[in-house]
Amino acid sequence: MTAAPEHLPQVRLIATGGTIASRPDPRTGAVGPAVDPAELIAAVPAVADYATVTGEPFAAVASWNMTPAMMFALAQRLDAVLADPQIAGAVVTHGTDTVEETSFLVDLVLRSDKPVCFAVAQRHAAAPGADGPANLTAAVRVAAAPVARGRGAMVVANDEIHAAVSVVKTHTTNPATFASPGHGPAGVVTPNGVHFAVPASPRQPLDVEWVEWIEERVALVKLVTGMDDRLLRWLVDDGIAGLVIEGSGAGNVPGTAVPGITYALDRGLPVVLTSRCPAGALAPTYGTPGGGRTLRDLGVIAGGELTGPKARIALLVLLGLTQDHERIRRHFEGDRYPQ
Ligand code: DAS
Repeated sequence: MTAAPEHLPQVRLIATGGTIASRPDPRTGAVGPAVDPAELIAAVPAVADYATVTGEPFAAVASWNMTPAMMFALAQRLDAVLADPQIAGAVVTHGTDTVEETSFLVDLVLRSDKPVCFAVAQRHAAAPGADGPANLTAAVRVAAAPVARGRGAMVVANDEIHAAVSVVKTHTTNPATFASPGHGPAGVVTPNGVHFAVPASPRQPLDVEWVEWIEERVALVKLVTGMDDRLLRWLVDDGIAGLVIEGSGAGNVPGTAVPGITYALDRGLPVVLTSRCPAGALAPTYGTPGGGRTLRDLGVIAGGELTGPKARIALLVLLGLTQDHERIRRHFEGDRYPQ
């Protein structure tokens, strides 16, 4: 390996698969991950103006096949890589479908304060207007930028920088798919530089403990009108360790499902409530069967502004640290997330 030019920051690219690393199979036309890290880097010669990039494979999967265990192993690998004083930051190439979960898990457990930028694409390498090269170039620029330090994990796409805690995929196919509802992007990448809207706020490591393992048996259930509690009871009987429910509005669920929630709480499971609304925090306002105030009085934990998938990620990480429901409640209902 040749020595890196001293004046340029060093960035490590860790490849996991996704459309950014995909191309169609010449025989079937089906698209799948096939591009290795060296090819990804070779496709963006412009990054050489900003950083010296080295690559390593982590996985080659479509992101719907990522698992929490893989996300956790990725976070541990990132901490090992970022411990090298020569490395300024990391880029993770990843599928768009679930990058909001992986980036959030990494953000929760990462000990390093160096930036981790997830680079994605909606259009594969052989598609007209492939967005991977531009997104990868922007992600490297952010990962190499001193101003990105202390901001944890981010998704960089379409010249926008989104914080892992708030980013969601909003469109199935449009390259302008990522948004942070209720907040907007944390920053932008322009031809002149990397700009953040506000200064970095101190990162909040998870109670200053290193998470050793994560609990994967956490279910997410969307509760819609007319639904009863059979699915919830079945999950509890099947041995889940925690439950996240997605209700409506400011955090309400059909009253017909409430006996299943009580069933879970009575058996010692933490139950975290989220909303199907794309923006806004929960507000436990209503009595009535299934109203938010009723749920709070039962012992349900409010998930703040987190979406259902993100609250599930937080709960499975927390259950690797503690069984103490009050501690779990403090995580979700404290000042970490807008309430
Ligand atoms: N939806 C594809 C992507 O945009 C595939 C995936 O998520 O892995 O990357």
